[in-house]
Amino acid sequence: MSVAFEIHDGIALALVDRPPVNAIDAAVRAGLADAVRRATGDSTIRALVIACRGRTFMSGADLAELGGVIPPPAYADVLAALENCPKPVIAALHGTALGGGLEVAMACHYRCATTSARMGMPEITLGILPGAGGTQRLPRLVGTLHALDMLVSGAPIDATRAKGLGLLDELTGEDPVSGGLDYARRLVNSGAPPRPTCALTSRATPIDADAIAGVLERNTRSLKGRTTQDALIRAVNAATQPNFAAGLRIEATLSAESLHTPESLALRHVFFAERECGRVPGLAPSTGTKEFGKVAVVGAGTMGTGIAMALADSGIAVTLVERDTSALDRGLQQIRANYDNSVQRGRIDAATAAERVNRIQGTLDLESTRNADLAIEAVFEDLELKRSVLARLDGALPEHAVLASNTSSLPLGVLAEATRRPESVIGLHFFSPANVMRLLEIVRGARTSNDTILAALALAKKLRKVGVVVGDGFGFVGNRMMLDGYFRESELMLLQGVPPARIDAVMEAFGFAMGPNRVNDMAGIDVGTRVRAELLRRAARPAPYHVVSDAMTGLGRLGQKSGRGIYRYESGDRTPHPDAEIEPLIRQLAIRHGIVPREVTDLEIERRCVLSLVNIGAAILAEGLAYRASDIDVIWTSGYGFPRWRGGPMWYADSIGLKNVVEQIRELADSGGGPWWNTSRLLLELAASGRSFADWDRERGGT
Ligand code: T1G
Ligand code: NAD
Repeated sequence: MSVAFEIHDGIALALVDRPPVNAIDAAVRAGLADAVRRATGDSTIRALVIACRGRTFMSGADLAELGGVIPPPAYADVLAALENCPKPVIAALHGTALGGGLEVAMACHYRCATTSARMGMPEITLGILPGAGGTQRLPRLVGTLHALDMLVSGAPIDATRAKGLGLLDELTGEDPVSGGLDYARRLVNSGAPPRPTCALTSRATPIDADAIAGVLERNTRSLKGRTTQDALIRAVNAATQPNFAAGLRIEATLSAESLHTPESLALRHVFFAERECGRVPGLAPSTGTKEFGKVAVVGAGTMGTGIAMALADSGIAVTLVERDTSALDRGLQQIRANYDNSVQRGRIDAATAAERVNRIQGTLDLESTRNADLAIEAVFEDLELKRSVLARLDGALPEHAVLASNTSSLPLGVLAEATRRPESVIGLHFFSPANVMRLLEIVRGARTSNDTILAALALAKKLRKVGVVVGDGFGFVGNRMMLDGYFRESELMLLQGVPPARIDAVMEAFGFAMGPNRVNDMAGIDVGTRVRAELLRRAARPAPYHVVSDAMTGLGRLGQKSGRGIYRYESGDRTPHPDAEIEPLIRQLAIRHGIVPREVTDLEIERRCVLSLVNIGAAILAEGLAYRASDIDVIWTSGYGFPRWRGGPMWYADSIGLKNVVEQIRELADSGGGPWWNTSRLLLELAASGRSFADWDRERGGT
């Protein structure tokens, strides 16, 4: 039973219990409606409390229900019953009260919450509009401007702020049920009447265009390429009119429409894909896997420092190992500076920063890591150096410990052979900056055990990253698609005379936060050169293969960090400026590689960059280097800036139809695209059989 009904001294309690996050489905709605009926019908009952078991109050509508016709009872009827109940109805929140869950709470007459509770309306992150009165009741409780801010950002707020805004009436101790019952009792004893939110119109006043523009401005980054906000503004404007029922109707229409937009379908795909990628086909979900309480990180450079911070941020004790004092001091100083920066930006407070810094202990003595449960090496990208570091860690660490490499290109199998425990060796490929980027490519070697893979997935969850398991191939998944596809085509177009700024503009218009040339400059052009040098030892690639970047590395044009790359940068400023020197350099290289300048349209730029990802992604699936097409979508949306509202390269291909994709690839091949445009076998097969990548995933037990 999803909703239990109890009576405590004249106070009724409707206790929702639908693990893991009390997502609202028909049974929950029916249980709430039944609770109102019983509380109303029983004269001994003075008030009704709505609370939840488990780790959180209702975290929203069950997204699985949103795909089809939402079964009865309707949200509107259940929430109207709560709002029109003749006895005070109190919502007692804890955990994350989100979307439809917060809408249920706003339809109640009073709201209390544990101090650790967080609440918000994240629907926009799924490309949908609230559909249970949230756009009409929230402005009535917190005022139109704050409501619009919460709805457009989709970001949760903490309980203290919610009380300050008027969304909450009371903060309670950490037990929501007793806190709720106690608060209800005090309301009853004070004679508090029912207080329907729909009648609280004083704060839902119209806001002017400048205020709306201000909200959009504050959310520019997350709204790039999005449209949901337009409908949201219309719904919130309807809330400033006194006719509540009319506002609800407008919201219902806009919300229903939003469910079917390509943007929303793509965003919901990514939501579930990020949960699905944590499962390994054929392996039971990770229960009782190895816990990593103490972790050693070897190498305190760009990656080692970020990895150490990610671990410390999630409460893990870190031993940071370097080869000499100056490198260690530099690394620890970098970490302190990063935390100071977060304090100045108000992301964390000084006490938390100090706590995290203290969790990271530096040492030059690798053997002192002997009590670690996991060691992650992030030393230079050099095969023999990494093998020697892993061999020493193998000798120092306890038998149960896992050894991991942050390599971005070296064969994990070869690294594992340097140890006596290849089954406990895994690749943990973080992305720079490692304490910020959400993606973690988990590289399984041929001998890596399932236990080790499951432990790595559990670690990813603990670090609040999306862990995606990939095979031990050339550039794993993300880098292979970037180097063999997207960035290689971008470079080839430079050689064909297309200005870098035009390529970047087209890809930024497509939805990437940054175009390929700006990303290259930001990441460091030499990093790519070093990675390719190692990769090309594994497998050759037909020329020209990133000759522009490698030439720039040779000239010391390393990107932002050297003030010159594809673009020129003023010191201390990340704004890219065209650099007159780059065109002649590229011209020379084009002549050397026999590349003739030609007209390239914006559409061709977009197709070459995006379809190269799709074609190689399909090859990767056929080779078994990724379990699901949706995993590739997670890799590209959480690690390489592919727009989430386009769902990732594989979902995007499905959205335009694989037959069309094959046709467009054929056109590119015919226009001199070369061997890279041989359509991968799986893509041809799926297109010919009228199937999609999503079908391919489903055929393999995916959702
Ligand atoms: N519906 C269905 N399943 C859900 C779900 C939901 N709303 N939220 C989570 N799950 C599943 C998830 O797939 C996973 O399943 C498990 O719960 C644990 O989630 C009417 C229309 C709540 C902060 O957008 O943000 O209300 O993989 O791994 O990291 O206007 O889940 O174990 O099988 O993410 O602790 C609005 C979405 C819906 C919140 C917990 N609500 N959820 O994070 O666990 S739209 C949301 C989250 C709406 C109304 C509209 C997070 C979380 P599995 P998890 P977590
Ligand atoms: P880096 O040059 O910034 O840091 C490497 C650090 O390793 C240096 O501080 C060096 O002193 C230290 N080191 C070298 N030998 C050592 C030893 N024997 N013992 C202890 N410390 C030692 O390099 P980075 O960019 O942090 O890259 C590290 C690894 O991460 C490489 O394998 C790289 O391919 C991979 N990687 C880099 C990125 C990136 O964007 N930079 C992204 C993903 C993965």
